[in-house]
Amino acid sequence: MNDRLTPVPEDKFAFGLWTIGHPGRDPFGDSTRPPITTADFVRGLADIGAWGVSFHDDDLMTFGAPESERRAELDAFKKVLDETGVVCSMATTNLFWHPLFKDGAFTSNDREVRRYAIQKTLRNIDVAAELGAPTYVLWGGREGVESAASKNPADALDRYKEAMDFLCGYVKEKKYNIRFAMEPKPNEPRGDTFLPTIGHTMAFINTLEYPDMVGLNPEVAHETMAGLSFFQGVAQALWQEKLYHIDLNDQKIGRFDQDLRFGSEGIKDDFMLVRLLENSTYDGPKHFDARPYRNEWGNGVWDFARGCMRTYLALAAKAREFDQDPRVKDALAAASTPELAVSTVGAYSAAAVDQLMQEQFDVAALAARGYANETLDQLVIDRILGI
Ligand code: GCO
Ligand code: MN
Ligand code: MN
Repeated sequence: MNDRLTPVPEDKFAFGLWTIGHPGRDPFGDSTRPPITTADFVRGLADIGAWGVSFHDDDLMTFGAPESERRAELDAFKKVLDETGVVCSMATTNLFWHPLFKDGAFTSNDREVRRYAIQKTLRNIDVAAELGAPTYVLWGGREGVESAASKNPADALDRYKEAMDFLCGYVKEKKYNIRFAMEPKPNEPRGDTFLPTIGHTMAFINTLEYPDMVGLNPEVAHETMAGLSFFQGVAQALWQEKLYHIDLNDQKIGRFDQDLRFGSEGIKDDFMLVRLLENSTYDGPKHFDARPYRNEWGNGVWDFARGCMRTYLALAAKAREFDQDPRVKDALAAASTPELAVSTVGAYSAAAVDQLMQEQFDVAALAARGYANETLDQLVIDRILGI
């Protein structure tokens, strides 16, 4: 494997302001390291060859501070973006930290909270537009319940849709060049979250007034928590032209949201994912929503960030090698993989029915064949292991 493993901006790797600099606070313990200032964070990204940065409103501008102070914080951010050439690739709203969001934001039972949540989002959409961020992510961290009796789910989904339609209306009216990307998660911090998976969220998007303005920001950890294959979910999102953004990290199945370094756990699914993305038309950010281990310190947090990108590039190189390997081509043929791309019956017509009904099938022969998947899958493993 002689492809480069050092990232360049053209790779479009991006990190959230809340990721590399995460001070290690968790529900059981306080921060284990000092935070990184926004300016140092952006300079650090430029140094390691990352391309983009994303932010929550409250990461960038102090919550509740006077407008003049928030403006100064925003201007300082713009200055360091200019200096470094790092791009603001995505913006999002923090609708989960403040105690007022404890019952939800767009789906809180309290109408005042819902109105405040939309106002907070509109304010930050203006900031996103000013910074040229083309994607606005919505992760409904607090949109859910512990007590299922506390919310009529149909009312909650009505309010969710109402909020999304309103936000789309605003972006259209302002002629902002922004699309929304909704981020599903099954649970945590709520006991059960509304729009828990990629599938639920894509179905919900189809009910919206402007479905073309809204797509997905799926995350490795979130589908894996639900016991689902992230690869299959992303593949369907791509097929439905709904992959607007992606949160890359890693996760052990059946755990709390671990936000591990990309490629550190589910290496086989990660290989398939990278191969999928590299062979697709997706050209958005490869955005890492991950955190260094809580026991990391100092420059180690940048080793974490480099590791995310290094593994992505390594898997992309392995994917290219895999696709060029003549043994893989033979194994795919033995598995009849190309045949799945051939239409089965074509569009419905009476003539097609006639033709189908006259056909004789050798059922015994069809049952007796094999698909040689063992050889094919071993080639996947051999390639990942480099043997
Ligand atoms: C989580 C989520 C968040 C979101 C972020 C952007 O599980 O905490 O993944 O990190 O991605 O809030 O909306
Ligand atoms: Mn997450
Ligand atoms: Mn995320």
